[in-house]
Amino acid sequence: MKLFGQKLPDEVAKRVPPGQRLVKTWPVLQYGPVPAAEGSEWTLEVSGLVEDPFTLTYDELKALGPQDVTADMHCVTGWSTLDNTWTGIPFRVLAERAKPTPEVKWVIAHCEHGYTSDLSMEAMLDDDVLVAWAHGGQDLTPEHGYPLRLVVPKRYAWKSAKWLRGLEFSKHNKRGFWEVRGYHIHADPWREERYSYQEGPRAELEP
Ligand SMILES: Nc1nc2c(c(=O)[nH]1)N[C@H]1C(S)=C(S)[C@@H](COP(=O)(O)O)O[C@H]1N2
Ligand SMILES: [Mo]
Repeated sequence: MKLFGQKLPDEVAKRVPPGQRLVKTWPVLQYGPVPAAEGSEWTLEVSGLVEDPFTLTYDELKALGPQDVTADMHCVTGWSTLDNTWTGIPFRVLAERAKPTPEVKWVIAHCEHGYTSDLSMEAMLDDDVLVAWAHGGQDLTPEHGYPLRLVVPKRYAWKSAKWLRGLEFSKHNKRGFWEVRGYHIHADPWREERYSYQEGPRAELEP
């Protein structure tokens, strides 16, 4: 595989999923406008089928104990970036606090302006899933999701929802913004799960 006309070393090439290419800069991608938001007024609501629903301010969330994750990013339009360092709270910490009931199988990310994305609990419980506020040691810029975004490195990046307002635990799947427009509910780049027609007939019932 080539990067900017040069052959990639094998150890780099093998980190790029099928049908993807590395890009030099970090593209900005979203549907709709970038919200003008202030961290001081931002809250994250954790809701749905949980024993202990809660809402945190930006400062309360950050005080839960930040962790860094270094991860690759793969957009379904074809670009990938490697070794992004994110700072945030692991999703697992939020789930442990909320205590989802045993029938929960899905998590719905809710964002400013109504954007949503659905993720299986299994995908969310990976230890590299973060609710993040920084990238490369700097606060996110507005176009990359300030104040808060979800980061799910092992799924195509439309599931790394920017301007995250809430996480809803659910028994049933609720297809998100791109998932109702023909994109895959699981979206594993290594399996090239791009489109909903690739889903099995029972995919939504058996994540
Ligand atoms: N709220 C929201 N989050 C979103 C999107 C969006 O349209 N709205 N687009 C997604 C897509 S398609 C991608 S590739 C990534 C891109 O993140 P970046 O702009 O920080 O590179 O954000 C994802 N998160
Ligand atoms: Mo994307």
